[in-house]
Amino acid sequence: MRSILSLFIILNNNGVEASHKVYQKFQSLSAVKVDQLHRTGFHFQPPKNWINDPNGPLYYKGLYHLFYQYNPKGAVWGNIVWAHSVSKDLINWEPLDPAIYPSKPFDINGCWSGSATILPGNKPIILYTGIDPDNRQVQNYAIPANLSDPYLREWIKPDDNPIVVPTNDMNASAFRDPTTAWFTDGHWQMVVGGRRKRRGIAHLYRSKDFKYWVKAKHPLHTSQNTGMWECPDFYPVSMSSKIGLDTSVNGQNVKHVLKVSLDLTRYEYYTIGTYNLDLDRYIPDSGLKDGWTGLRYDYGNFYASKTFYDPLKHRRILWGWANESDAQLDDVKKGWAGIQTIPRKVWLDPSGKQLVQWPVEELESLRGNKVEKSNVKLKKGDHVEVEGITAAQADVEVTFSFQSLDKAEEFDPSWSNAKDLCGQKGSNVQGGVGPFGLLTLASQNLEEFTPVFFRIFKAPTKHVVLLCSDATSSSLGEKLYKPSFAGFVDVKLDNKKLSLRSLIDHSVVESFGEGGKTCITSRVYPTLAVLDNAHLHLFNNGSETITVENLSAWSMNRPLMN
Ligand SMILES: *[C@@H]1O[C@H](CO)[C@@H](O)[C@H](O)[C@H]1NC(C)=O
Ligand SMILES: *[C@@H]1O[C@H](CO)[C@@H](O)[C@H](O)[C@H]1NC(C)=O
Ligand SMILES: *[C@@H]1O[C@H](CO)[C@@H](O)[C@H](O)[C@H]1NC(C)=O
Ligand SMILES: *[C@@H]1O[C@H](CO)[C@@H](O)[C@H](O)[C@H]1NC(C)=O
Ligand SMILES: *[C@H]1O[C@@H](CO)[C@H](O)[C@@H](O)[C@@H]1NC(C)=O
Repeated sequence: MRSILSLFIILNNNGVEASHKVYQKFQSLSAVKVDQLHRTGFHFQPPKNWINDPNGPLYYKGLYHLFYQYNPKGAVWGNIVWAHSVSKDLINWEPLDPAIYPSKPFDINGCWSGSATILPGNKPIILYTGIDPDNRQVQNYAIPANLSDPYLREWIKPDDNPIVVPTNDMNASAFRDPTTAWFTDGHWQMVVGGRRKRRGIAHLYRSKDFKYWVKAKHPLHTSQNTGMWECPDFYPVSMSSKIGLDTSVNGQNVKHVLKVSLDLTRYEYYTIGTYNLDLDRYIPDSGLKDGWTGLRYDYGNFYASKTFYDPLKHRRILWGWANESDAQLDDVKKGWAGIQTIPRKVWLDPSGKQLVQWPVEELESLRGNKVEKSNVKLKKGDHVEVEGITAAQADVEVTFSFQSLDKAEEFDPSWSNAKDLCGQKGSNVQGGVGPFGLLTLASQNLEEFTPVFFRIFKAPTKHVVLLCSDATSSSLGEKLYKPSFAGFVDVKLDNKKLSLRSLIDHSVVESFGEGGKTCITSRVYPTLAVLDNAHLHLFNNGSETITVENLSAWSMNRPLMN
C-alpha cells in the first residue's frame, strides 16, 4: 500500500519540463515478466522495457538500420542508450547491441536523440546530443568502427567531441536533437532544436569537415510562442513526383519541409516552404502556420519523428514514436512501453499544400487471409461485421461512397479544433453525412470499440471533412488516456467517395484517411476485445445512406521482431 501511495506522489510531481520525466524509483526496475496481452504483433518494439524516439535511421550496404532511445533496465524513461536493430525489408528486425551509450565525459549523463548523415564515399556518421558532466546538452559525433561491416555493430565516439556546445546566451538545457546534415555551398549544414524564452528555434550550424562547426549568423527558422523545438527535421520534397530526395537536394522543382516536435503540446507540426540560400533561411509558404495551428503528420500518439532518404527505393521514409496511453504504473507492471509506428513513405501532395503518407509497401508481405466486401449499403444505425480475419491484428482498406451531400450538418466556424469537435460529436451522435467508418477492436456486444470514422459538414463555400479515431469507448479499463483524436481532411469530394486504411494491432490503431492525407494513431487497451475476441465492423450513424464500395481486409502475420 505504502509503495503504491508513494508512486502516485512521484507520478504527480512531474516538474515543469514534460520531455524527460524521471521516475527514479522505477527506471532501473527490471521487468519480472512481460505482459503479452496488449503487445503489438507487427509494430516495431524490443522484447521489453521503455522506448522513445527513433534515431538516425539509415540504409547501408543492403540493410536498413534503426536506432532508438531505449532504457535497458526498465519500463519508464531513464538510463537511455541508442539501441540498434537492422532489417532487410523494414518489417523483419534483428536486434544488435546498443550502438551508443554513456561512456565519455561529453555524454556521461545521457545519449539523447540525433540523426545520421551519409558522407561521400558511403560513410555514415551520427550526430547526437550528449549530456555532459555539467548537465549541458552538447552535440557529438560517432562513426562506425568498421565500414566493411554492413551491420555497423560498433561505433566510435572520437575524443575531439563535443563538436558543438551551447554558447553563453543559450539555455544549455534546451539545445538538442541535431538533424541529418545537408551539403550546400561547399559546406555541411545542420540544425539543432532550441528555444529562447517562448520562442522555438532551429539553430543553424555549418562545417567544411564535419568536425569544426560554426554557428550561422541567424537561425534557419524561429517562431514566437511555440516553446522548445525538439527533434527538428528538415528535408526536400519533389514538387512533381512521389520520389524521395536526398537531403542535400535543392533547386527548381523542390520544396522543403521543416518539422518540429513541440515539447509544450507533445505533438508535432510541419510547414512546407522554400529554403532560400541567399538569405540562408527557410521560409514557410504563405498561409502555413508554425506551431499548433499548423499541419501535422499524425493527429494522434505520434512524436519525435524522423525521416531518412532510402537510396534503394528512392523514397523518403518517416519513423515516429507512439507512446503509451496507460499509466506509468501499468507500464511498470507490463514491463514495456512505447512502439514505433509502421514506417511510412512520405511525399508532397500534388496541391503542394500538405504531405501525404502511406505505410511502406513491404508491410503488405505480412498480409495473410483476406476477406472482401463490395456494394454494402449502410443505413443510419447499421453496423455490419467483417468476419474471417484476425480482427486484433489486421490491415483494412475500404472505400465509402454516398449519393448526396444535402444532409451534411452545418459547420460552425468556431470549430477550429478537430479533436474538440470529435469529442463533441462521437460515433454515437447521429448526423447527416456520417459518422460512418470502421469499428475497430470491438467486443462481441460492443461494450468496447475504437471507431475510426468520417463526418462531413457544410460550410458556406465548401464541405469540411472530419476524420476521428476516438478512444472514448475503447476500453472498460480505468486510468487510461482516452482522447478523441481527429484531424480535418482537405479533399474536394467531387466523386462523393472517401477512403480509409487502418492498421489494427492489439493496442494500436493507425489510420490513413483519403490515401494518407490525414493520419491518426491511437493507443488503446481493450479488456474484452482482445486476441480472438476482437471484432471489426463497418458502421453508419448518419441519415444519408452510405455504400461500402469495396473493402479488403487481411489478417496480418507476425514478422521477426527483435
Ligand atoms: C570488419 O567487418 C568485416 C565484415 O563483417 C569482417 O570480415 C572484418 O573481420 C571486420 N574487421 C574487424 C577489424 O573487425
Ligand atoms: C532553460 O531550459 C530549461 C528546460 O527547458 C528550463 O527548465 C529553464 O527554466 C530554462 N532556463 C531559462 C533561464 O530560461
Ligand atoms: C449510433 O448512435 C446510436 C444513438 O446514439 C448509439 O446508440 C450507437 O451506439 C451509435 N453507434 C456507434 C457505433 O457509436
Ligand atoms: C476500391 O475501389 C477503388 C476504385 O473505386 C480502388 O481505387 C481501390 O483500390 C479499391 N480498394 C480496395 C480495397 O479494393
Ligand atoms: C503520451 O502519453 C499521454 C498520456 O499519458 C500524454 O498525454 C502525452 O503527452 C504523451 N505524449 C508524448 C509525446 O510524450
